[in-house]
Amino acid sequence: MVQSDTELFAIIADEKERQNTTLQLIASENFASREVLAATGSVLTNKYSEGYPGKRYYGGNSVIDRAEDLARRRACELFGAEHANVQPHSGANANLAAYLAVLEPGDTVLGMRLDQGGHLTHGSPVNASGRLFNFVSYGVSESDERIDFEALADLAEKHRPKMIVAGATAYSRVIEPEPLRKIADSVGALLLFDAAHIAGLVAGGAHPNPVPFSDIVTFTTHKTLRGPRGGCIVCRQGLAQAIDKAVFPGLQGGPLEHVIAAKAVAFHEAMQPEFKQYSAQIVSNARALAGALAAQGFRIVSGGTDNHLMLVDLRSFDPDLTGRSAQEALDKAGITLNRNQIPGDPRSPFVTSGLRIGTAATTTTGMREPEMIEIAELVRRVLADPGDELVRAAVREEVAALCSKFVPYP
Ligand code: DSN
Repeated sequence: MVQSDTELFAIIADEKERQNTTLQLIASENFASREVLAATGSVLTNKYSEGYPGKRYYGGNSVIDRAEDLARRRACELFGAEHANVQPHSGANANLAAYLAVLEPGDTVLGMRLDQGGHLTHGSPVNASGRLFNFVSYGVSESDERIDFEALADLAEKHRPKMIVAGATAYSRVIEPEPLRKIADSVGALLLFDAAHIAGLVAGGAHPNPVPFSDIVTFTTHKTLRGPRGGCIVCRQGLAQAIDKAVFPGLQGGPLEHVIAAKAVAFHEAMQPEFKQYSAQIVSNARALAGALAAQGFRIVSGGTDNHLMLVDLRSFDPDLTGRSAQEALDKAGITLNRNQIPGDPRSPFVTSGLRIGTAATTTTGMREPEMIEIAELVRRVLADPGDELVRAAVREEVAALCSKFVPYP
């Protein structure tokens, strides 16, 4: 293709170069396959298709219907679900649509607090969820930094919520769905499991599937699931109509059918036997990286990880080092990750005392345990003297050399 907009395509080429030559350790990112990218960049972007397959508000949707039906069928098959809505533009939209489907403004809901590992859409006061609904927060216990199920059950008993929201964005342990179902049942609450981060681990069998235990499961398709940027909702058949109505016309207009097609591709990829190995390897890599960082003097929140991410408490390594300055120094050395509050963090969300590190993307490129140990050493070298430009430049070169052996988009 001859590109007339050289300015913009040069920017895309720069971003591809950045992704190919630096380390991507943001826990919510991954490298989508060529086929996912091709579907996302296809002519399906041209079509208006408000409504659902077989019931659209625009003509010319017979082909689009096939793509969306395929995506819905595959989502149901992959997660053993009764119904799927593949239209949410994002995880945030999926959550808000799910709330709109079954809650009334002012209803009480339990959700994990942002600074304990939850998500903005789990009731943060600065998010629509917290403004529209009466969210009561739960978190992790101080002693082991794992979800405190006893305290959660007590809160449920006290507040009698209409819904319990499970799931997290910065929590490194398995979230067992069964005890959550029991707590929800004990107070007659619905259970919504936000599996945004772990959807790929569930699809690959590395984590328990929340679908059989939940009324609604929301997830994103671009994290461990390795698809296009977007959201999805699966639910029991009895809630299908309410969910569909809440997504459209309740919250969104025209669906992004090119992205829906790419979701179908990603679901297909996640059904392949290699994906099982991939999801297990993500966890093995995360354990190797967490172990190596701990050996370098970094405290790993909760003592380790069962999933694709770890939270690093920087204070054990250097009490004056903030998440913000660590993130910035590592960025300059070609190591991309994000600062994150740790449970009970005395510093603000903008500064933080921690880092969140994920292994889904590096695992996609083929990196294994030895590379994780190398990465831990590179992180240590930068953070031992975050202001040292020479160290950062040297590490940047070593990062580039490492990445040249594991290029996501050659
Ligand atoms: N999904 C969040 C993350 O974990 O990065 C951002 O909203």
